[in-house]
Amino acid sequence: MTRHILLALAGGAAVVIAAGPALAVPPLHAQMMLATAGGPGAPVGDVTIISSVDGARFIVDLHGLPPGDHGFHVHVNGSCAPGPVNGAAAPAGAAGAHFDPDHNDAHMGPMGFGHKGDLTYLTVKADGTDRETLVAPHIRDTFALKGRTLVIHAGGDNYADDPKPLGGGGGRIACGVIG
Ligand SMILES: [Cu+2]
Repeated sequence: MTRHILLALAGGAAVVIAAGPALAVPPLHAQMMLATAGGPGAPVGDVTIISSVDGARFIVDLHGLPPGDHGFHVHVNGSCAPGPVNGAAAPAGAAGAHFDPDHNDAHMGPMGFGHKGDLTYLTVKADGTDRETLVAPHIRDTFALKGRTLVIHAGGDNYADDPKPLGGGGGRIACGVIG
């Protein structure tokens, strides 16, 4: 909890103490695991989500991933189990679709007004690690993310549904439930 204590001294006699508002939303966390046909696999790091005046901040600390760009989104369901994607069983398919509480039904990236779960894509270094902080300006209510999932895709993300749907990232390679 963050607390601001303001002490005002008037003439050395009166003392006024004002406690500022505490941050209402505690940080959220997701332990990320490889997504496999048999369910969650090896751990690949974690993501911490905090509220800020600029929107939700995603503090990414990952390892053991393929180098390059990877689509990164909040998906709606709180499960990383295999499940159907476009009619076929797929790793982390149970995570469901992109988090879209406003029913915009469009993939537009972190700055667009499409899925609220559209985040900045990850760029994994040659050594398989990615440590960065991403801001999602449209996510003002981080509590709404609790019990959902973070999903990392095999490919990058062009923040559009063309030429391929959902940024073109394809299959799901890692997943973590947000709690
Ligand atoms: Cu996704």
